[in-house]
Amino acid sequence: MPKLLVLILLGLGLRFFRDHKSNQTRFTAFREVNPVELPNCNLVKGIESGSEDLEILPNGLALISSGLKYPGIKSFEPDKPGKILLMNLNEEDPTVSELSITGSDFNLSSFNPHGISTFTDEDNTVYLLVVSHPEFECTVELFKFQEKEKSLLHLKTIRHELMPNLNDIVAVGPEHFYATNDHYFAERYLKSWELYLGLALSYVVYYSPNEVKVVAGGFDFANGINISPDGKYVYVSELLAHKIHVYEKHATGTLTSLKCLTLNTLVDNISVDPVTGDLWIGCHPNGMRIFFYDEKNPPGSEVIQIQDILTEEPKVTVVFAENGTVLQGSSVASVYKGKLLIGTVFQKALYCKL
Ligand SMILES: *[C@@H]1O[C@H](CO)[C@@H](O)[C@H](O)[C@H]1NC(C)=O
Ligand SMILES: *[C@@H]1O[C@H](CO)[C@@H](O)[C@H](O)[C@H]1NC(C)=O
Ligand SMILES: *[C@@H]1O[C@H](CO)[C@@H](O)[C@H](O)[C@H]1NC(C)=O
Ligand SMILES: CC(=O)N[C@H]1CO[C@H](CO)[C@@H](O)[C@@H]1O
Repeated sequence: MPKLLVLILLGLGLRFFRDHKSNQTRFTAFREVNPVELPNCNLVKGIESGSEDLEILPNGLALISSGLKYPGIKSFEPDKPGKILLMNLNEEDPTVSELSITGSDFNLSSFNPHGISTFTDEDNTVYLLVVSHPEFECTVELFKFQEKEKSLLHLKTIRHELMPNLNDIVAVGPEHFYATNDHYFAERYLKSWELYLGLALSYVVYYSPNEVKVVAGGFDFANGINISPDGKYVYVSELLAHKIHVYEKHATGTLTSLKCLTLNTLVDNISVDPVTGDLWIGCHPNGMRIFFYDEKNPPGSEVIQIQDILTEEPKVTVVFAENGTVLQGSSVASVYKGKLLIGTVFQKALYCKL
């Protein structure tokens, strides 16, 4: 313990010597939200403890991960396992239902779902890949989505030493994916000091049954990851550097950096419009409030759309921004037929007409 204490004090000391401004800038600590309203929004009934990540299938069914327990971040249901919710966006006033999970060796009570991604094969079988943190470890759980039964059949648990703290995932096959290691998912105090020191220890890994490798690194908290509709480009959000990185993807799984965009907000999950290729990003306008929750001064929400990201002049639009009175800690946003579904790390979900 004394050693840990020394390390903590060292961290504290270094923290105070660090440039004040850059630290505050990383967390956009004190930024107030300039509201950008959408005229027609409703909170989704049945979501009260998070909708951290979501994916909308081409047929309008949305799969939503709920109930994340992340070290240091608020949970309204700390004693309940997480779950995957289903919402049919074709309905006039859609509600959510919980997908049942079947499979003999899957421990439901320690399910702690984080980033999710789907992959649909030629037979139209939909696989759901879920980053989970059972007992604060890290696994990727592979499920088959059974639409009629409203259930998920557990097929496999994937673990790897290069995947110790996964955050988000994007599937390029049932057992092939890219994922971000944010580095901070661990109940170790030291790591929170590493977080404030900005040691940029976070990286992106490519997983396939034959080969697992680091394909990009040096991030100040790699968070969301996604892929362009044509499968040629991979997008990674770097939360504390406020950057969206664009990579060219190669057949071997490696990535080449093409460009990056800097925004004035903490960029979380990225969703890609399958029709237009636009990026929709759930953002944290005042990041400190996410890490130190205070119900009187809650974190706000912000959704950014990036059009034409591959061109010389991408168009960046704040589509929605709110100070947390309605929606706290938006982590993801995705579009379907003129509607926008916004998820949050630990609170509600909002469904808006665009
Ligand atoms: C650095 O950031 C952390 C988290 O935002 C904050 O608690 C701390 O006071 C900041 N330190 C300095 C020296 O600004
Ligand atoms: C399942 O998870 C619970 C909660 O984390 C744990 O207490 C229990 O031991 C686990 N059961 C098995 C069979 O691993
Ligand atoms: C948040 O915004 C609402 C609506 O714009 C406003 O009524 C409220 O006072 C704001 N709250 C804070 C803490 O700024
Ligand atoms: C899929 C994904 O990026 N999930 C992230 C969404 O945002 C939350 C909040 O920060 C992250 O913790 C998730 O990892």
